[in-house]
Amino acid sequence: MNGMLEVNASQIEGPRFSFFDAIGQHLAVLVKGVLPPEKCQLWSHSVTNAREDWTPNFGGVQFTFGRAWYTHLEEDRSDLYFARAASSDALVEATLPGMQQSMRDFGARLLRFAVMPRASWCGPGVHIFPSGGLVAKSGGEVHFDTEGLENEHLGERRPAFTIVAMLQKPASGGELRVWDRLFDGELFPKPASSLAMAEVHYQVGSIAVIDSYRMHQIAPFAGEIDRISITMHVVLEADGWHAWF
Ligand SMILES: O=C(O)CCC(=O)C(=O)O
Ligand SMILES: [Fe+2]
Repeated sequence: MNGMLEVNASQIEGPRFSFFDAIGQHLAVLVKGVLPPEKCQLWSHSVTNAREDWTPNFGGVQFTFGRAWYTHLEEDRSDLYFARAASSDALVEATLPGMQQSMRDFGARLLRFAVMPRASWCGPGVHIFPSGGLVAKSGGEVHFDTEGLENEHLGERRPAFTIVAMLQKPASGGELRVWDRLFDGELFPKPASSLAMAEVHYQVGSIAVIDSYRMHQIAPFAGEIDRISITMHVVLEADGWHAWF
């Protein structure tokens, strides 16, 4: 298994690029220059200005804009996630017009198959990790993105990817660490130093893609700037990829 593969946005539709070959051979794929920097700046300002509409998670150590399934699951608020899915998407669309569709469009270009909203789930949303906060100091939890997968998906090991767009980078740090380790049923994995690890060094407007079954973590970061990124999860169904946050 190789480390991270970096490609330019223009390459992913070319005949010589196969995302599935790339992700099968690398811990992560970073697609550079997907979102124009001006759009990232506009969207991060819009998110920052919508602070009263952020959803606080885990006692306010981190926030989302638009609701995230894993936070609701872990905080025992699963019903609220589904009850508010439509209003969450309406809020995201009003503040970041076209963002959710542009993430699905990117996914469809990369995966070469339809990407559609996962019915009754929240669409792509935003993570805000505050400067000086717990994730900045200690890094994020080491985890797999299997929480949104049903038993049927897990049983069949259905292909699933996590697609992250960087809107605002912290002053330093905040890379995405990915390990040469796939989900085997363990919910709270520990990174062993013997495992190969790669760090995804995002640029603003680049999009990282990892296997959702791959162990990963946000690295600690420093400085006064909040880390703001978009996350979309996708899983393969018969009619295409279904997307959620
Ligand atoms: O923001 C990132 O780099 C990754 C976030 C993450 O692990 C997730 O959304 O599941
Ligand atoms: Fe994750």
